[in-house]
Amino acid sequence: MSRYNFKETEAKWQAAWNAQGTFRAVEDPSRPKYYVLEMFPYPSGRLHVGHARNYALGDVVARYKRAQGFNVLHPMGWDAFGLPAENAAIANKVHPAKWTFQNIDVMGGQLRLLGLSYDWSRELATCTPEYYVHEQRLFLDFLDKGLAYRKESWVNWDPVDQTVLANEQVIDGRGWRTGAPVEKRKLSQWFLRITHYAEELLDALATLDRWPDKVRLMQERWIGKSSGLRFRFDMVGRPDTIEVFTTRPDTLYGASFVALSPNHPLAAELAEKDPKVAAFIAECNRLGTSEAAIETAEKLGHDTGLRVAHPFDPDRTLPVWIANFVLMEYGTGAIFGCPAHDQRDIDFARKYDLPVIPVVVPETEDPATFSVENEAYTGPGLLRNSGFLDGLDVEAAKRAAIARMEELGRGEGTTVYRLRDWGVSRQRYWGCPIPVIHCDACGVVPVPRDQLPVTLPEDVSFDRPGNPLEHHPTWKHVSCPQCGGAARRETDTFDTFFESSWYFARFASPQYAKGPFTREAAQYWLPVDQYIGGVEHAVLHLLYSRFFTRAMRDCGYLDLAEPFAGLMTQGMVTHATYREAGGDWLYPEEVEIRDGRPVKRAGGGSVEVGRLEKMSKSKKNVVGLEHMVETYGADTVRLLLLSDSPPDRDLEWTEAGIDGAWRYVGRLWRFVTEPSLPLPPHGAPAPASFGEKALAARRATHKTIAAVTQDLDRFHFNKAVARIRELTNTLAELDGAGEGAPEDQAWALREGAEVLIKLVNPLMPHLAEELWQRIGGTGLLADQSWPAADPSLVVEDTVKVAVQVNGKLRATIDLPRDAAQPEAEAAALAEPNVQRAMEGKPARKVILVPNRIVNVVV
Ligand code: ANZ
Ligand code: ZN
Repeated sequence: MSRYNFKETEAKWQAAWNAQGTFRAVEDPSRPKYYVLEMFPYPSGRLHVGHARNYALGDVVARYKRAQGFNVLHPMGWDAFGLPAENAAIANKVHPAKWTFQNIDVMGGQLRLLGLSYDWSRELATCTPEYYVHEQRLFLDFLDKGLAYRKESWVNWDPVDQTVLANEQVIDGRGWRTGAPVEKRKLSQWFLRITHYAEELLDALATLDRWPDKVRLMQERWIGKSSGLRFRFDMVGRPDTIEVFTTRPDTLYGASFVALSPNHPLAAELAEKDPKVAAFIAECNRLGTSEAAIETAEKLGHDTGLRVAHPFDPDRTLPVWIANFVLMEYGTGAIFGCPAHDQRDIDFARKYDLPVIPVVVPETEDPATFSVENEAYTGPGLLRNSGFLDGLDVEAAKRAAIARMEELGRGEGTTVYRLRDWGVSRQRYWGCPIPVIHCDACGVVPVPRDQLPVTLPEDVSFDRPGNPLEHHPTWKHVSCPQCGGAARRETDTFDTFFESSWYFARFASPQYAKGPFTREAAQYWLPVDQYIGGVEHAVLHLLYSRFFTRAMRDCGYLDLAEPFAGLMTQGMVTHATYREAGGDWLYPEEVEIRDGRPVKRAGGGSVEVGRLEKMSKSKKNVVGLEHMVETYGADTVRLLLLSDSPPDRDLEWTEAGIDGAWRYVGRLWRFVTEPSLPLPPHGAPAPASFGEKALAARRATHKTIAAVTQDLDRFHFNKAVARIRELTNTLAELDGAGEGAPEDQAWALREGAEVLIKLVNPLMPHLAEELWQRIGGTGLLADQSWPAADPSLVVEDTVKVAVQVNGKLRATIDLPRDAAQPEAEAAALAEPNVQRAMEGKPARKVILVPNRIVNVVV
């Protein structure tokens, strides 16, 4: 019995595909294109099998579409700027560039081991000047178009590391690395005007019908469109006003206070004179001002003593509070509170003893007795206690209140978005330099285009906290491009989401030097037909890319709004976790089963088996990729990653799973290389007719083609695997029954074997390529077309037919498809139930509706 030598075979076919440039993509307008892309990785170290899943999924799509005749673009690259490289530089004294390129080498080698059908000639790394020069140009374009601008904004400042922290890097008010209490600082930062496209980004979600609904919903919420009223309260005893935004102008008569955000300019003004206000604001800032922090924090308020006049009822005034739950970044940073109809407001009112005035009463309640205690009423109803709004329903009252406010000239109906402009400045070294120069005389001056790229200096040191670009002795000192005087380079770099917002377009012409990509290549290849990646990118990366595509469109680079026509978000790969009795995590290979109990391989100590969890280094429940590929081969690893669970669900990696995949590889190998019937040569003409056994085999083969094709179209890869395995079993049985080896059976077997090889190809390309060669296929399997199912062999050969007696259902029978009247009639009348119902009487008439009903009339 021959053994499949995966080591030699996998290396052999990878070399052959390379040598022939099989997966090189070349524009060819005469052919339909298909662009499949997996989210490119951050080169952070070593991949484990869990990481490999999304590349395996993408490769199935790429190879399948290729076989279907598409001109496929399937590129790979590296999202290579980012903080981990700088942390490594600080911890291990290795330059971020060196660390990054070492990781790219390692991970690139790992991906190559898997035999993924990438066009490696398009490989790119975003940390190279050849890449980032284009984003510096794009940034200048955005600046010209008003899509990039500079403004002061609050940041989280880590006083020890002397760096700005993202909200996610602030944990309980402290820096995630240093543990130092985070300070708020105001810095001048660059922003991209994503809000310019808020409406378009929202509306176009409806066109993304090949995106998961959950991702569209998350983007919709993130954009967060609200319609309402913006209006101004007059202050009592002061000439200025407080502007608020509300989505419930109908509830204005129920207002009992106005609240300012702690970061509101009026709050800051009051704090200057009143230390109690200053202390309150400081407390709010300590608790965090992000939306997530506020949602969970207790509601806190401070009464400023100021009052405003009610706009519809000049006799009433309302107190002005500062409240921690009002965000400065939304609406106007100030609200009016109507406790009866808003839960946050009622919590606040009960805590600080403010009036609760119901103004919307459900139609089932008596307005005289209706009251609100601790739960706000937010449902429909009619307006009460509300002057000119009395008797209106909520929607009519909203319209009437807005109209009145507009008449009074104190406000206007408006739409606001939760979406904020994207702050792209980072005080970091390992990112793309922002190409501007600061001159005391001229202000902010863009670096002239012919002086791009602004490259990062290589000689930097990380032994001081703060931004190495800032401390570099010479790099930032330049002369002003406008006046020639002494000036400073911008030392901030771009947020690394900048790079990933357009890399998919760069892949269209990755070597092009004069611009980010050529128009022709972009027009041909874009949009990405199938994008594959983690759902954790549902908002930021996927929304930024949609924005960038529009911004590039409006700067004249392409005619496209949506970068990703189809999106698949893959589930995680999980593995059991193991813990030593003492409490330390153990790697799976440190554990073995002895007498049915898990124990530590070294020493035999007892081991606790924990929950299934996403593979991660921190819990040590990872399985190394090279180790698996060395032990079982890339194809076996790929097969397991595609089996058992649909792509969007979690997949459990188990030893039993890898063993099962490995056994199937062996079975398929033996079935094709050692058939018990001598197979006719490739291309042998079909026999004139097929006996029952051969026909059954052919039917199974063609039905599997049809079903697997449908499965792959729907990304039901796990179902496709199951069907392919089933066909292998069916054909292997025929194989065993080979007495006499009738030539029709041998021919059917040969056909089945060829089909299996082609169906398996996207999943296990090395094995498939080898088998193709062994059975005398010509050329590379990678260049063969997808098999077509013969429709006559796919239709069911029997159908279920209902039998009625005098219009009543009495039985169902299996009939050959398209059975004629005499056959159908005989079968129907032979049914015992039918005979019983006929009570011995003769059939007067038998009516046949072909393939559906036999109706017997007695
Ligand atoms: C008065 C009112 C009465 C409100 C009522 C609601 C119910 P969405 O739907 O999310 O857009 N709001 C406005 N600006 C705010 C800010 N910067 N921080 C916190 N809350 C703010 O929410 C709009 C509602 O959230 C607005 O309508 C306002 O409270 C509050 F019975 O105004 B409402
Ligand atoms: Zn100047």
